[in-house]
Amino acid sequence: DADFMETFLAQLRSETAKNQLRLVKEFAEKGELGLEALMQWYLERGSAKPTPVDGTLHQCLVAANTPKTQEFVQTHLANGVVELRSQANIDYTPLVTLLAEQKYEEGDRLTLAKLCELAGDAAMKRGWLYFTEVEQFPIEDLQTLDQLWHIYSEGKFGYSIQRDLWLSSGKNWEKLWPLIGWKQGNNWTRYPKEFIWDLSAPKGHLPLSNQLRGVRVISSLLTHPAWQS
Ligand code: UYC
Repeated sequence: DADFMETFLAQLRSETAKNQLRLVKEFAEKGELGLEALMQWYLERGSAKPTPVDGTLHQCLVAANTPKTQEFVQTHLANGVVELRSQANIDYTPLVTLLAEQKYEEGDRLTLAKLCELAGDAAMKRGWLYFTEVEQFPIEDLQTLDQLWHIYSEGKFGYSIQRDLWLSSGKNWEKLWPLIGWKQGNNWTRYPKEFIWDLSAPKGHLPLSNQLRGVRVISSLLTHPAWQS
């Protein structure tokens, strides 16, 4: 057992991030010893800046759902792996819980609710955003939301990913939509049934921004100063 652990830990420590991701998922399937090793590795990684590997590890421990992983998650991962900074004093732990369970559809809905909470009472009642409200969003809160989506999606989802794709499409919305799976030909992807609520989705697919009232909201999101630093 000790040998198994050491071999595994040595393997993990030396691998590239991409291979670490694969190994974490592999070892989560290897029963109690694999899970034990994952928990030990998480602790020895300490307070290094979180990466998608940490998010995947958290997801695997939640999915394993054994008494030991449950206790570990409660003790060491109660707030997840991302520092939940908020200038608006908003609690993002319910979003962590959903993303750690890979409940991306619920997480997407909660993300819109959190954006409305950021915008204030009027937006919460309305249920959607004015672009002028988005412009006023605090940097930390957007960065936290983006980090959460990024780290709990193997690096696939989040606003900064959408921004990168938008910039590389020459800021052309009509080029962006099919790239992120929001439009095929002349047809908008229909909410919610036609969207892909797991990691088989294209890069940048989530979180969603409804385009019913035009591109100004997503435009404000993707040009926000949060992504400049
Ligand atoms: N919906 O089509 N969407 C809704 C998207 C459009 C529409 C919610 C995204 C096109 C209506 C989310 C796309 C369109 C509602 C999204 C998309 C349209 C609705 C729930 C691809 C018609 C009912 C949150 C760009 C041609 C609610 C919310 C309403 C809801 C997301 C229709 C997250 C990414 C142009 C009628 N759509 N949406 O905002 O407001 O309500 O009436 O984008």
